Amino acid sequence: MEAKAIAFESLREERLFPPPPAFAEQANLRDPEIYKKAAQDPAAFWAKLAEEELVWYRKWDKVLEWEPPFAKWFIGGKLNACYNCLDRHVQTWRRNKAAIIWEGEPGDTRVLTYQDLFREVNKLASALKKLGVVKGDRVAIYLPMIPEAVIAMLACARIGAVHSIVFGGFSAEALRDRINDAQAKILITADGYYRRGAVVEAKKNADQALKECPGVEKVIVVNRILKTQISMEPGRDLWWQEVMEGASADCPAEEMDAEDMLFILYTSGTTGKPKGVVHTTGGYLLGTHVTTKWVFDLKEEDLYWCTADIGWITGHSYVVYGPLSLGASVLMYEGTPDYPDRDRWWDLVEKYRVTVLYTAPTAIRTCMRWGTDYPARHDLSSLRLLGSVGEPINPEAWMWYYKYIGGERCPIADTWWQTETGMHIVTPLPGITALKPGSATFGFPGVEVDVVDDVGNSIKEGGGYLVIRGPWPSMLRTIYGDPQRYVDQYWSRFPGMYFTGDGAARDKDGYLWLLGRVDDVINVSGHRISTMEVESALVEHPAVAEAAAIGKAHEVKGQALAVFVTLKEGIKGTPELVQELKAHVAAKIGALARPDDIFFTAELPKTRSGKIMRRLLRDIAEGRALGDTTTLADPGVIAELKERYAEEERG
Ligand code: 7RM
Repeated sequence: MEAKAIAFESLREERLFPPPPAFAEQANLRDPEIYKKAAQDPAAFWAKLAEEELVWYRKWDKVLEWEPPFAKWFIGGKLNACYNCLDRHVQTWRRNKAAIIWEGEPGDTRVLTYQDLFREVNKLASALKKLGVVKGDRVAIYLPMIPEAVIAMLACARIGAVHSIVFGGFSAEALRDRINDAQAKILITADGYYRRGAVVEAKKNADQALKECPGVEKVIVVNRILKTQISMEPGRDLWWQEVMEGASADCPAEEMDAEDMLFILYTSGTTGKPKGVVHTTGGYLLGTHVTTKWVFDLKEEDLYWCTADIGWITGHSYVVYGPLSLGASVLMYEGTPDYPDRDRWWDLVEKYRVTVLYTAPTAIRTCMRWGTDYPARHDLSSLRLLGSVGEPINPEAWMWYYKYIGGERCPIADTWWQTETGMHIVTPLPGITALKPGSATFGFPGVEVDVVDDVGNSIKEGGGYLVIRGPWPSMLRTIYGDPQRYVDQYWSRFPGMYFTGDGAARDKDGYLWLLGRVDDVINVSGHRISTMEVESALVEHPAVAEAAAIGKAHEVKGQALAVFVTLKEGIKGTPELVQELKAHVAAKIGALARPDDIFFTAELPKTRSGKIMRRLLRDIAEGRALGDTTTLADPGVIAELKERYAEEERG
């Protein structure tokens, strides 16, 4: 087989942002030799950190057992994730430190100190035990961004129950399938929550789902909405307050095996039913703890805000387990960034003096589109570090974030990782790494990240497939109930390597550039072009807010490029602009990448976590019936797009 690489010609970034000296001097991690040291013996590197950073009831007998592709870390070691997030802090002065500073969308606020959180978690843990939950049982959580979501997670971890969180915005069917696949016997939900000023009635969805969830014995309902009429099924449904009333505030943490399951989190594959990604206790906690400490450089006095919902892996790892195991103060916000106005996030940063902010490129591009006036209304000078996750951040968005949010002071940690990896995998270390806008830089120490060609040979410079050679502590252990799918999906494409499904390129300085999902790579006349590269070129154009590139079947070229573009506010999509944008891409990347079609749209179809669904755009461009749309944030967007596209094609 001929080994083919993915092109990335336009990624010739010359700008370099070394760590600001003042930042580097005080950074948690300052040793540039860390990469070399970790690579010499990765297992020993992780073992040393496990000993220094986590509290164990019993030390492991063996660091790693690797029977590809099945790994076990810290064999024989005993610990509890909740103990590491709470008990160890309440034994110190931190008991009076804010663990969670929460703001609801309507503006209501709550602060839970570590002692408060500890008490509530103990009570819920006692209550769950009373309801018959034992170690190993699965508990489904379908909650909005309220402190009870964190309490529920940690209560499960405390008693050794496995939590399975379903994003609060998912439909009844999605919830039903996930509850049944995990065979959860308890569901924790809420009557509703606030979103863009309106009430979303979560319990109604839950009731709909529960009609077909015979295994669920009890439903615990948080009363979030003040005036609401919801139905409670006698014998099955219990109000959170009632459950908590009289529950013991002393529920000792269960001694868990390092390899005991901590949680299941479902992630949708391109085909078939959602995959229940399984994470275990010791390795996962270690990975999230160490990356939070080094990548976000979290310090005792920081106020850290990760805007992700608890329903995603980013919420699990970087709202809850990483920061709380470090004893940090975490800001949590219930609502949308544009309510009551488009400066709500910046208002929150100013009000609480947020120091570290972690968000997604889709949010940054949306803010870019709204314009700089909104952030300019606020004092954002408390910020000292910014993070990005979820999609490639194109250099244009990177520079905007750097300038208008970070005030040209804050390093940006562009973190590449997945539900499956549990923790950051490709990321800068902000006290050490000189940044290039748009590059996630290097593999995390102790993780062997590589870029390979079609047949698995390492590519020193150029584009190919992102893989991880060998195990890392927080890797998924299997797919719940389907180990064969785990083997096929991740470990079969390149023998002996974990295949991420993403394309990546390595430049002459060894920096890694993420090129998007390989299913999204476009093949024009035998040349492979990454969606990310075309999109990035377009977003550089002053008229463009966001772009999604796809390949559409073409008789001669195999595939032709079609691009869906949203424009900045106030700009009109004229035929002249179409020509201009085509010429712009051709100039930037080459004539091969000149799009055949450019189609303007007010919105792009996105998943609920903000990733562009190119698969649906391909369906539209090729005039097919739309594939699975259940994970779309707003199904209306795609319906309208399909109609308009067909109209335009007709003439
Ligand atoms: C954390 C998360 C995983 C997929 C992954 C990539 C894409 C995530 C970045 C990124 C480029 C990044 N988990 N992705 N982070 N692409 N640069 N910094 O998003 O399981 O929901 O998605 O997201 O394609 O494979 S996830």
